[in-house]
Amino acid sequence: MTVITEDPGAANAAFDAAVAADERIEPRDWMPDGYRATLIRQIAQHAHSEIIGMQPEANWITRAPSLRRKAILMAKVQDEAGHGLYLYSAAETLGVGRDELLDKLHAGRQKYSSIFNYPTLTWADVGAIGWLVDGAAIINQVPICRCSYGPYARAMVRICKEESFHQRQGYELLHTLSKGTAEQHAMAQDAVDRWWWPSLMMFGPPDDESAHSAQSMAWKIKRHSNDELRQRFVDICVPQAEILGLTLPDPDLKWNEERGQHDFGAIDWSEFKEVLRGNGPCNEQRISQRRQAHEDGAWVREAAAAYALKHSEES
Ligand code: FAQ
Repeated sequence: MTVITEDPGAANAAFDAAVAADERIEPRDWMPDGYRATLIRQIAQHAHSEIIGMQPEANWITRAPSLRRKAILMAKVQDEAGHGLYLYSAAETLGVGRDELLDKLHAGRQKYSSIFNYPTLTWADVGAIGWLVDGAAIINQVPICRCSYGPYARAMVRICKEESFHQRQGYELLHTLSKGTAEQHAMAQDAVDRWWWPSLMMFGPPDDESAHSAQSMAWKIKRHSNDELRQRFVDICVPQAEILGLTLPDPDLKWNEERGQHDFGAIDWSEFKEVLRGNGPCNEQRISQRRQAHEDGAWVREAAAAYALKHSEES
């Protein structure tokens, strides 16, 4: 859909028709300002989550228990950087530069996922992140492969494939620990106890408090509501936890025959709000390490720019 018209009403109508027909909106297409701003907000938050999300797991690279586990973890953390790259590139197609987005992240003016403000206290946390955090990310992101904005949808296809591998490695890691010694089992259970509720919060506030859901669903940026996806995640995790031989830390979790879904306990939304306000266990550490990494990498950006300039002068 490329609309070149002086008539804003006609452009809007063409945009609405394209969205209704499940056509993709591409960078050069006309789009409402609000649609562009919403995409920039969500894609930036998503990109920031990918790169901040490298920190909790990177914390264990030097202490991985075997060469195999270390190689897998390094590859996973590197994949997350790649995901950030695809997403910043998708945001660039909307007319916003990567530097600008990073500046906003570093200044605390743009968010990243609440989940990455929790600490990784033991090796089992690497497994819990893979199983639960990547698992939740997949449930949330598979529908974004059908997002109305082309570059975001296409980036998500590759990201979801890689996230599936991440989820499997976390599950296999936890399974190994759970079926290992009593101490290893206890370590796996403790990690699941700590990561379960924050993983449920990843899907965002409940539907009746979600400021953006209705508009984002009308624009087909989001295909399902926060609560729908959260429920889907719970229903998938329950049988997986049984196979792992681990329990989910929720006494109210039980199958509801009538609904054909699991009921689950109340989420502590005050904790979520505190984390978003910057008062989670690791908010300060995550942002200060990110700023430091950015400063430390200045020479790489300068060298790359100098190389590109030299190359363009030669050709
Ligand atoms: N954390 O009206 P809604 C990963 C904010 S996966 C922080 O419901 P929306 C993979 C929201 O921005 C994690 N903030 O908003 C990985 C809004 O604030 P604003 C990243 C949250 O956008 C694994 C306000 O609350 N995934 O990184 C959160 O319609 C392992 C109102 O909320 C994505 O970003 C939260 N959990 O729905 C990497 C997926 N939830 O902007 C490394 C794409 C909500 O008005 C290692 N994003 N907020 O100031 C989405 O699907 C959506 O943006 C939602 C929120 C579902 C997150």
